Amino acid sequence: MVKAALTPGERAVARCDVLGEPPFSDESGLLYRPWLGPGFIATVEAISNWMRQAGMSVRQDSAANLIGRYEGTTPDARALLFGSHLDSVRDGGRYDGMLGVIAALEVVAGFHERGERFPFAIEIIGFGDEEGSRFPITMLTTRALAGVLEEDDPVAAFAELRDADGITVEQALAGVGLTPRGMATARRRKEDVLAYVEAHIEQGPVLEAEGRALGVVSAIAAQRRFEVKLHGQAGHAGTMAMSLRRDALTAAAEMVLAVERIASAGDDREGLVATVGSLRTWPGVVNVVPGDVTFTLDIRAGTIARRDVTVTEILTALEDTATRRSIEMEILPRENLLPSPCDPHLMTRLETAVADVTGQPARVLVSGAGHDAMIMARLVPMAMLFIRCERGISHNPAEAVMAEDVNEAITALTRFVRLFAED
Ligand code: HGY
Ligand code: MN
Ligand code: MN
Ligand code: MN
Repeated sequence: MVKAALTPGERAVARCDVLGEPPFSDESGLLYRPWLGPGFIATVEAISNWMRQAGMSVRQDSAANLIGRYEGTTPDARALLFGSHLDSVRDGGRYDGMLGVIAALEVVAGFHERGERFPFAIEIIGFGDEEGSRFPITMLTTRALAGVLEEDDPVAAFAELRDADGITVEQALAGVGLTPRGMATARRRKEDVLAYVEAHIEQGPVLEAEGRALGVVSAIAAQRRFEVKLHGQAGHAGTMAMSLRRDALTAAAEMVLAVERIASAGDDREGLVATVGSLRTWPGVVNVVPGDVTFTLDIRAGTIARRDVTVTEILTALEDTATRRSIEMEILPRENLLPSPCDPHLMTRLETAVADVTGQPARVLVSGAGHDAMIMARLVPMAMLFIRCERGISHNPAEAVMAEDVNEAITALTRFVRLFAED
């Protein structure tokens, strides 16, 4: 039987799947879409076309964020913002970030088809660099749009950061005709925006465990990130006696296990997690004792107090190991996000919309994952809608959603906009 037209949910999933393949990924065989890479540029182009088909005007700001605008009943009306991030982690899933942009696009396409307009504009933002998977910094383009870039990361602090190929932020921006200093002009004026609502996969097991398609976020956990650089002494693997070595990699190995031990001692209910996600050794060849290692540290907890006590404990353990092994160590702070509460008024509207669509009271939950919404909360009231993802798997190609859940999310967001218009 020839399938009738796709539901909005099916079309959204199909579009995310298309964007998971080359040329929308920088590497074939796996999804990797870092900010300003060729995959990112091709993705912006594809979504721009879909936005125009949905009756939106399209632009990219000076941080390369993609912005689609669906006009309200009056020109220059203030905007209700939707969005999420277009970039991905390496070997990531197709729905993290992207689904929030594409589902919002389906909401606007529905309004466009019905000729429905509101006393506000609707904008969809595709943020460029939420993951921080290319440069050792995260939410750079979100901060630019939220107008907190200078406050958080003066240009001098990020322009010279390098990716794994040694390309600086400045050089990557120059490749698309932009500059680090120019990113600040992406800032939006508070008087031009009304609220920000982000739909995102839960990236956790709660909704699936409770048999729910959707959830409403109450707060986003606070993360701190560091880059740790170790310098020992490179040497000949065949002639350097074990007792004389200052091996940066064995020191790092001891440190990585200390991170796991300390975070595991916490109480799961505190949402305490710590991760060494990336570790690079130099020169990284079989017959040289590693002289240098750089690794990343990501520490989060449900409360700032628990998180920061753990940060102190972990950094002290790293210092002890470095001293005992005569390794030089540099610890570079790379992120210190504050917990972001969601706006109660927007949450109430979102909970009502979810209850109307699902027929049961909305499940409210905390997000352990970080999101663009935590930065947007510094510009405008924000809220988040979670969508069930299979087995809570994310940052993994096995990430999966069900089209009917996405359809319910699109229906709930549509309902939310109409409720928001009644305010
Ligand atoms: O790391 C995070 O929580 C987000 O996926 N960037
Ligand atoms: Mn992510
Ligand atoms: Mn995400
Ligand atoms: Mn995120």
